[in-house]
Amino acid sequence: MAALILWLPFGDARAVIIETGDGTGNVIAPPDDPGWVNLGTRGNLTVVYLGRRWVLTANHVGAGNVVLEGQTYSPVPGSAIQFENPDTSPADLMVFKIFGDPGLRRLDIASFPPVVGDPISAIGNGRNRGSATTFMGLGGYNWGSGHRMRWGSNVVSEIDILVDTTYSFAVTFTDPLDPSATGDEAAGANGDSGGGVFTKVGGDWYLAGTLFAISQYTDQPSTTSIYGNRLFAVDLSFYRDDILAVIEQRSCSDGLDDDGDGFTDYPADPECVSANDDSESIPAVPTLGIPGMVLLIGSMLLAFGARLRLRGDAI
Ligand SMILES: [Ca+2]
Ligand SMILES: [Ca+2]
Ligand SMILES: [Ca+2]
Repeated sequence: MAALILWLPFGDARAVIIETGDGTGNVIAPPDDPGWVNLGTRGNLTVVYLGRRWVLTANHVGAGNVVLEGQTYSPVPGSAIQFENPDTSPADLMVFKIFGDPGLRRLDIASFPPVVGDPISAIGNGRNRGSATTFMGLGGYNWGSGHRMRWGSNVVSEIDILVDTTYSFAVTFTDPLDPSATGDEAAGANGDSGGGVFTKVGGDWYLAGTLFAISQYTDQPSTTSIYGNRLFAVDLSFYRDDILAVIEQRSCSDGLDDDGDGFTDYPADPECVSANDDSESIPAVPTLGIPGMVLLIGSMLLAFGARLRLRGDAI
């Protein structure tokens, strides 16, 4: 087998290519749904709606208009934050806030990295599958035209990988004749960048990864998926605390003009009743008891500290 070659950063992204059938299936939520409606598109690429009006994607996808359930949401100016490693090197991972609440549920981010052999479900808006092909005696597929949100399955084949400077795990596109292949074996293709990888723990689905890169063999035609190719996802457990510190911020103290009225946070935005208010446009009615308020203020201060640190690398 040829040496592993290219780290293709998703300059233009990849889609989930599935081995199953004619490759056109899996475009509605799977029966055991990890969070299908939370996946959205950004151009031809992919984003995941985390909740609290924040979306997560690969940093190279960038902030911009996103489409969730057919509805377009524009980004809050200045909200894009790229995450970084403890040594301040950048990860290919970012969040940004959107105007309007799509009303989707909040996703749980995995607290622990996956282990080799864990089953995963991957969802991305990558290129469709084209005709069958071979490379160096190995089977696979050409990429077809067009992009479509599609889900596939696989198992974790590698963990604790640093791809460029992003902490990642990988799945491998496996020949269906190999007993380790899954029923809807997935590979990545352009457009899948920013897509989600979900793992099931104790009966519940968790968002464990963000799709961002693939590997191919040396001299392999770039618009093909060949058995043995890998699909890389950002290990979100590594960045989870930083992600939560950003998205847990209260709207009236997050440094953003969340409702686009030209005023930012309390007390500048007249509709903010306090720094703890979570809406810049609707006066909030406090419903928390004193212990709850103390807790909230405590976590708000924590989040603010974290934000200052993270904003240094914002794009
Ligand atoms: Ca704000
Ligand atoms: Ca405002
Ligand atoms: Ca306002």
